[in-house]
Amino acid sequence: MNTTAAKRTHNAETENLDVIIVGAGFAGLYLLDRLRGMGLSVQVFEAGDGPGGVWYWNCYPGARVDSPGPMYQFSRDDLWRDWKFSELYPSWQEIRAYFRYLDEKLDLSRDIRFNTRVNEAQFDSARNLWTVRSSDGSVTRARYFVLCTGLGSKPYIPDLPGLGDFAGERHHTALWPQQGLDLAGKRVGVIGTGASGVQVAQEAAAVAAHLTVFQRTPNLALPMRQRTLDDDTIRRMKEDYPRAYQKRTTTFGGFDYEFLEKSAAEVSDAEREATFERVWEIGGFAPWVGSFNDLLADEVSNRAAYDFWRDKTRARINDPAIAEMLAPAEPLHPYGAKRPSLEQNFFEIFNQRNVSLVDLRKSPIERVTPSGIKTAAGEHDLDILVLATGFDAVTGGLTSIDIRGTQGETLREKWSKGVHTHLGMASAGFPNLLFVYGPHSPNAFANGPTCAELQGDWIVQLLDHLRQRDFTRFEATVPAEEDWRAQVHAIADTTLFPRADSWYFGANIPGKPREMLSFAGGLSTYVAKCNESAERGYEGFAIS
Ligand code: N01
Repeated sequence: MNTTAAKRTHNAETENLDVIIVGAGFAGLYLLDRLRGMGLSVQVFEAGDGPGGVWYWNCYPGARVDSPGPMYQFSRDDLWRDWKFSELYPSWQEIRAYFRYLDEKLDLSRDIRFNTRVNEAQFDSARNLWTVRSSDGSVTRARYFVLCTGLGSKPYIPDLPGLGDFAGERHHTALWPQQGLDLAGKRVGVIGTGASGVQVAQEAAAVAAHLTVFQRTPNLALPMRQRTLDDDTIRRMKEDYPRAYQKRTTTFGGFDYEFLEKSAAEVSDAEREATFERVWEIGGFAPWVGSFNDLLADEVSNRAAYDFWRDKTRARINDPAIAEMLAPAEPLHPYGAKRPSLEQNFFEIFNQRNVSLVDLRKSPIERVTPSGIKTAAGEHDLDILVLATGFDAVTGGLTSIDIRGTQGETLREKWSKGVHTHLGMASAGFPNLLFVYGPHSPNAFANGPTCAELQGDWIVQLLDHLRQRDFTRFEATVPAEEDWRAQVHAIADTTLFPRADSWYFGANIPGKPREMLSFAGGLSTYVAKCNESAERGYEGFAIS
């Protein structure tokens, strides 16, 4: 790229661009729009048939976002003014409609190649260009390669004995048939009780002949407090949007609220209980990241929050044995150290006659059979098996592409013993490569659209800085990424997160190194650190 944008040049096989982006979710679309606005030639590659990223793939029954709709969109006023979600927590159908709206309004699709998966990318050190090969046989070159693959783009399917023998319908939640699948009157089994498992179970319970939920770890799910939004409510909410969008750039989680400015340890028992009650009534993630500021760091405070959650939850479950499985007297891990889901009636479904719960810690799966699942305690006949078993989260989207840098090794090989990044956006040995919502950024703890905008703005600034000065190459330095990795781990060590086996630590994938994958210091602190690097001439990067 020179002071003028690279020409979009074609020959039989190749195209030369300024920027190749992978993924047409929030991050990829934000950058497409901004970088095009700078006059750069940009092409997005997207494996799905439409925009939306995870919202293209996650179309299982009940899929909806755990962030409130007003916060789950871009903050640009010309975009939010003409858009409304009809529910506080929008369904996948409405989120897809939002992406179609963005596409139309910003004319995005003309630079997106759908149904095209990027398989390989190689850096050419002599010319400072990336060569990218895709599933459609195309070869594309660009100065910069930006991965916006999201944190949950590589589904994880456990290696259960006999899985291939199952004779009924079997689907991972993130590979759900686009044409839908009717669960009515069927015997449905759901393995997994993360965000996806909770949502699909709620839907299945309402229509299935029988639903069997196979749980390994209880989900300390929080009340969603879903509600429909009429026009008057939306109008009133929109009056507050400018403040809320400003506020969300300054908070821990990229929402328009923050942890309280006090610890659970410093208040009286009565005040603690009243506060727990108040944030419980607000619902959503408020009892997690809008409550006392020591809940995720102090064992005693955390236990108090767990006990409150447990008692509220058990009161909703009729059978004491089921209540003990779903909300045990003694927690299996600290409260909030695994991501809590938002639920609507998840705990009540277990009071229904057509729903049963299997505790896989007591009765592990022995094998999948043609007719269902055999556990140590018996057989469960199924017509449909739902694998709500999660993702090779945070790194999987990046390491599943063969990305080869200057040392001849792939990113997958480089990170096989541990992730190394600078500012969670770049890695040494991979010049001119950036990733958004990737490892060592606040990904798991930040609202997606907020993070996409803030990291996106930083990237736009960096590329503009390079263009202004006729630079053609940047690369994270090894000492900078050692330092960043140490910071990410040190922050995690001040919290209770390491005490749970979660995807935050890669602990859900057999053989994956167990290490903190997210910056847990909060989005606003993270952005300040990124800006500090920029103000010092992009400290931690070698630029030439
Ligand atoms: O995946 P998960 P998810 N045998 O990894 C179980 C985002 N998201 O798709 O906890 C038996 O959380 C596993 O058990 P355990 C969101 O960030 C958002 O639900 O490891 N069980 C767990 O219960 C979310 O956090 C939304 O013991 C096995 C489940 O499968 C992230 O994506 C919606 C197993 C996996 O839960 C991931 O959520 C959906 C095995 N071999 C996703 N292997 C919304 O915003 C795994 N499990 C609404």
